[in-house]
Formats: sequence, C-alpha cells, structure tokens
Amino acid sequence: MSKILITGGTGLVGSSLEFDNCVKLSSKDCDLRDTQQTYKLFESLKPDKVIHCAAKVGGVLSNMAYKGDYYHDNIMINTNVLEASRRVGVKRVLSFLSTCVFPKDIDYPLTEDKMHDGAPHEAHYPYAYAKRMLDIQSRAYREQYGCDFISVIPVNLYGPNDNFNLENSHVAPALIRKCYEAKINNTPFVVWGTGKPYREFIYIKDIAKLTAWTLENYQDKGPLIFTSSIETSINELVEIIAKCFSFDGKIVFDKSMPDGQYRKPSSNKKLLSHIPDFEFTSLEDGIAETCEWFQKKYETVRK
Ligand code: GFB
Repeated sequence: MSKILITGGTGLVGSSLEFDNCVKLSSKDCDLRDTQQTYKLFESLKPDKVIHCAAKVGGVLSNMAYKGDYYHDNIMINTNVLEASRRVGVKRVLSFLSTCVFPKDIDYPLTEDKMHDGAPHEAHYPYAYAKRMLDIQSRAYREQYGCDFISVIPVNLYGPNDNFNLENSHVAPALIRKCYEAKINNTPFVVWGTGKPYREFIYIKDIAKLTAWTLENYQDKGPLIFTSSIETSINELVEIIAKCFSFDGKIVFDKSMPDGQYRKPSSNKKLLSHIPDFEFTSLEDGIAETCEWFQKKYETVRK
C-alpha cells in the first residue's frame, strides 16, 4: 500500500483528508522553509505520494500586511517540498494552489490555461506568484525528470477546523465567528468592506472527495480547478450566516477595510469533464454544518 505524506496536515485541507497509511505533518514536525530539515525528513519518511497543502495562508488583510512573509515562506516551502520529493523518488505530488494565482485583468471565467497570462491582483500578488511557481516547478520537473507532479486550484475554502482568527482568517470563518459573538454579546455584526465582492466557495468535505479522486485517477498533466462555479456575494454570505445563528441584530459594513478583488469567477468545465456527476454541497448546507461545529467547539477552535 502506498505511503502518503500530507504536508500542512493539521490545517483546514490536511485535517479533512483521510487515507490508509498516511502521515500528516505539522509545522511542529518540520520547518519546511528550511531546506536541510525538509530533505532530512523526506529521506527518513520516503513517501510514495505527497499531498502538499502546507502554506502560509490568510485573508485579504493579512496578505496585504505581510507581503514579504507570504512570498518568502511560500516560495521556500514549495521549492523545498518539490525538490525533496524529486530527490527521494516520490511517485506523485499533488499540490494545492488557489484561484488568486490568476491574472487580475483577464476574460472570465478563469480557466486552467490562463494562470500565467497577466499580473495577479495587487492585494495578494506575493502569495499568488509563489503559488504560480508550484505550477512552473511541477512542469519543469515533469519535463526534465519525468516527475508526476500535478496541482489543483480550489476556490475559497471553508469548513470545520478552519482558522477563526479575526485578523488573518478568510471571510467565511471570520464572519461565522463575528456573527456568533455579536449574537451572544448583543453587539453589531461587523463585516469588512462593502459586501459587494463575489467569491466562489467550496466546502472542505467536497475538497476531501475531489482530492482523493484526483490523487488516484487524474491523468492530465496540467492543473485542475475545484469549483462549483457558483458565485456568491459577501452580502449573501452574511445573510446565510445570520440565518444559521438566528441573528437579527445590527449589521455594519466597515468600509475602511479592503474589498480585495471584486470577482474571480472560475470554470469547472475541466473538472466536470473528469467527474461529470460530482455533487457539490450547497453553501447553505456547508455553512450550517460549519456554524453548528463552531458553536460546539467555540472554546477550543483555532482563533
Ligand atoms: O476571504 P478573504 O479574506 O480573501 O476576503 P480573498 C474575501 C472578501 O470578504 C473581501 C470580505 O471582499 C473582504 O472584504 N470580508 C468581509 C472579509 N468581512 C470580512 C472579514 O471579517 N474577514 C475577511 N478576511 N474578509 C484571499 C487571498 O483573497 O483568498 C489569499 O488574499 C487566498 O491569497 C484566499 O488566495 C483564498 O478571497 O479576497
């Protein structure tokens, strides 16, 4: 049976993945920014397959505040993980990118082949370029060494085990926490920006299923976008979350906070050409499950 190594094993994606004979790494096991530590670890574990989820991640404000860290940490982690995998002869690496890799000024919908066709949005360009290089490194290693390294591009993820920190989390976990706390403290529910931007969201349980399928079955060389292609405005997300907590208090839009990119609609044409009958969890159901989980685990969630 193949031994599967999951980097970022305690993060939102890594914790959702279940395989027999799998090792989940966290930053406590190894600092993947450190080349020698990474090589040593891969030499001792000698995995057959790697699912590379480890990254420095965060929401729009954190990406804007820590540009150097987002670039450095991600470019080091990615370079080290792919090179260590090549050195120990890993048979397949599946790396996670993000739809923020795509160019800012480009015809919509975003498709896999448009990744390098222009500059990414300025709010997250260091993270975006570091993630784009995963695609370049995978392609270069495939062409020079014959490595079977692929990548997937999920839209905005959410679900249990997310990071609920208000400064550096993504929008869904941030709004779940803010709405819940506004409800129990009888205070306003504060939303960043105008509420007008659109995002596509994907539930973490759908990501787990799609990842398992891709690791075993995907035979294409290029990246694959994971999305239902349904756009939701931040306003609509606010309403869904407010309904889950029966919140009927005041909702305030803090326009001093950034909106980030207005839209980034992406195509699931390629995904559905491989898995035509995949059933996505609706945003209403996924958010309801996440709110229920959050309420139960409130004292111990990552925040
Ligand atoms: O999820 P998010 O931080 O990142 O923000 P991006 C999405 C939208 O939600 C923005 C709004 O328009 C925010 O203004 N928003 C409203 C909030 N309230 C909040 C809040 O309390 N917290 C947060 N965080 N947002 C990230 C990239 O972009 O997407 C990353 O910066 C990564 O690099 C990630 O790719 C998936 O969708 O704008």
